[in-house]
Amino acid sequence: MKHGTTGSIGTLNWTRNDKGSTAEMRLATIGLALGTALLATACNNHSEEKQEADQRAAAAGFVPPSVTSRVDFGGMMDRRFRTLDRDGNDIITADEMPSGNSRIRELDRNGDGEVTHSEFSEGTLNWFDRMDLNRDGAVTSEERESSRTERPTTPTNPVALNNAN
Ligand SMILES: [Ca+2]
Ligand SMILES: [Ca+2]
Ligand SMILES: [Ca+2]
Repeated sequence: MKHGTTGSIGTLNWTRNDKGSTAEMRLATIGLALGTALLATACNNHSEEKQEADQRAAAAGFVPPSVTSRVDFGGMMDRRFRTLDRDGNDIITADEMPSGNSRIRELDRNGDGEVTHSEFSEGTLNWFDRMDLNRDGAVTSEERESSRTERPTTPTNPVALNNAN
């Protein structure tokens, strides 16, 4: 220990200085990183949590909840009818029928191979009412999902019956 003290001290000093500056730099870096991390955590905590929740939900096949009102649905179906009725005569004739879409064909109540506007709107609102399990005039994504798997025992609800009469 006593031999070469100067050299040792020199080395120690040099090492200490080096360590000191390295440590300072490291501290500064850590401080900066901590600060950035804290800032990021403060800012992104919620969105990160949401993203994680979304990813877990997506993995479970969950669709974000949505609500469609009967009026909105009617409007959507009306636009669909207008798109299909290319010549605008208020009838979806056989040649205007979308190929491979058997659900539109289901709406042809009198079986003449054509779907009139009233057949279309009444039929599609029937679909809506069948999906609207709690009959509050709105179909949530949950109701839509469960209507795919289970059919209610009564296909029509009082609202649809009133409209038909
Ligand atoms: Ca037409
Ligand atoms: Ca018809
Ligand atoms: Ca409902």
